[in-house]
Amino acid sequence: MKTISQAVNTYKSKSIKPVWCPGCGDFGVLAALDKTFKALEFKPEEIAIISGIGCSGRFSHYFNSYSLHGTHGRALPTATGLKAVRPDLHVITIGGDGDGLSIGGGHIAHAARKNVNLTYIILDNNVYGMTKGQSSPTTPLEYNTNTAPYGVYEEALNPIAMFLSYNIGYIARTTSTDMKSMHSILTEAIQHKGFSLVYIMSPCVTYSVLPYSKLKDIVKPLPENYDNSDKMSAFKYAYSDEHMYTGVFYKEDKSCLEERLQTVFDLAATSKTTSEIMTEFK
Ligand SMILES: Cc1ncc(C[n+]2csc(CCOP(=O)(O)OP(=O)(O)O)c2C)c(N)n1
Ligand code: SF4
Repeated sequence: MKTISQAVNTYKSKSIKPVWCPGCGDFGVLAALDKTFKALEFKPEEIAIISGIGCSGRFSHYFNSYSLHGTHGRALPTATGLKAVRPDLHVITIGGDGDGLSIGGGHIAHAARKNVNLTYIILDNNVYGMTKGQSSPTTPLEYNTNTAPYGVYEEALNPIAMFLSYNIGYIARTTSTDMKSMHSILTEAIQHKGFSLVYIMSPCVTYSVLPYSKLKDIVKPLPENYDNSDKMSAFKYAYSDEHMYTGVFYKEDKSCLEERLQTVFDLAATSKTTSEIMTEFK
């Protein structure tokens, strides 16, 4: 097969530069993903980045790869369709907590049921950054935001517990300040067969809800002897009030969408057609 490119020094776009505020957590994630693509020796034309809306949604512009800046909350179904017809591509979906857990929240359960072979990176800054500091589904109760000047009156979601209950086969959480952990988790997640969810705490410095200083105090790695095949133990750490645990919460190998579809296609190819069945009924 003809290849377009060989070794690549960076996957970052040379012409489109990030417009994020200086200090935004998303810069760290961009660097980690670039490093991971390099380590995995992907060719740019083998990668497709599908993003949602928001500051985090700008990710798709910043890579020299196939990309699509989707509509609000719809990155995941778009990426699922792409992976179903182009299983040869490495499909990465990226979006924020607002995009992925509010308007797009319903899609995660169904991507999980399909076990589509792609990596979904959610960048949580606990706020809608692009639309000027609105509350998001992970803004803490009673916290004051631009849309909740008297305090947020809705409880924040527990995303890791949600993902565990959706039976996602790879679930990890890390922070945008921990390059080593982001690189190792992204490498493993991208190579995982099936749907992988990488949840990265990526602080917004302009509408700050969880500043770097506070994040540093609450984050704690999962214990060394933690067994990431034990789902009940994963729930226990996901529900911790004391710490925000980081690391690989859960891993499970199972058949993925490509394999399941192939089974259906093979069966359909050898089965009777609808008109043959109808003829039999006549
Ligand atoms: C259907 C629709 N509703 C609302 C908006 C406005 N909008 C654009 S970005 C955004 C918030 C995105 O927040 P988040 O996903 O947390 O990303 P961040 O900007 O924080 O990275 C909203 C509500 C939109 N673009 N489309
Ligand atoms: S508003 Fe917040 S999330 Fe958006 S670029 Fe600035 S720091 Fe990042």
